[in-house]
Amino acid sequence: MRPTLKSYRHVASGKVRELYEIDDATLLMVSSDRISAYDHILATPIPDKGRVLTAMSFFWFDTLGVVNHLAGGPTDERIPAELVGRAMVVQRLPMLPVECVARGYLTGSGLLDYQATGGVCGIELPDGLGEAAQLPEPIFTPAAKADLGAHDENIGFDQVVATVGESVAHAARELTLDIYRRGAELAASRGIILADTKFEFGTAADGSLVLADEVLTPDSSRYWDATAYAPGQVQPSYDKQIVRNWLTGPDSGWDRTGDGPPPALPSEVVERTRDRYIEAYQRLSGQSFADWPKGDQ
Ligand code: Q0T
Repeated sequence: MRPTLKSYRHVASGKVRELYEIDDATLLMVSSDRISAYDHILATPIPDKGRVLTAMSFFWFDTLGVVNHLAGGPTDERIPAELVGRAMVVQRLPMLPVECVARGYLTGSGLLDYQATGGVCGIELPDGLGEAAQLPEPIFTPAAKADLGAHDENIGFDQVVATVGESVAHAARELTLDIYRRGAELAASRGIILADTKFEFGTAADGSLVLADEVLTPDSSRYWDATAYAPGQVQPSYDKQIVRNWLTGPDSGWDRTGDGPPPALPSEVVERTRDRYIEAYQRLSGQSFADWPKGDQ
């Protein structure tokens, strides 16, 4: 018999995910169908988004073959029946208090940092780079975790060293760049640019790093369609562009600069966005999403 979710204590909430305690050693990470855009959680969920992102994390954990926090498969008996497909049983670990970001392209807070300083997180870059420019090589651009709702703050490698020590800091940088390069190479072979991504690491009893959290999902990464890549302009997000275009277009009636919440999404926007998430998973993994577990059947 599978347990009910009520039998687990809730331990943390993210913007679109929840964390529960199974026992002293294991946690249940549950991915919801909620979607964020322009720093708002939208009122309209995207059906199956949580399952798609969970499928994608499992795919990448498997493909990367890096030591990770998974403590069971997608149908592990500790997963409540209704959450099968959208939950992961993970090893509870002490977490590095640093977001490990790798960037192969310049956008977002990386571009802002570059425009202000000529580099990102203290790494100097060539002059003349613009929005969405490919970097000469991928760089490690760590960030300090901010409270829920706030943005993470870019920090220098020296601050990572000050927080976790020289040896862990170097290991986190090398592992972050290695996983990014391998993820970006596989994505490129499937026509998708992995512009940047964020990893979180836990530490094993011996102090070695364990890949945790979600991995190379569109919520932790920027994925762009390689066919449409046009440096100099903000690139459309592989997954969220349909939502963003509608929210900022004439039909939503929403003022992004005002203080009101975004309106509910029309069903056509919901359906096309669901299709994009599924398409991203299937393109990257080569697997059919129809084969991914759903509920307990
Ligand atoms: C964590 C111990 O997932 C998070 O928040 C959204 C609900 C962030 N977070 C992760 C942990 C993990 C993981 N992953 C782990 N393996 N062990 N804690 C805590 N917060």
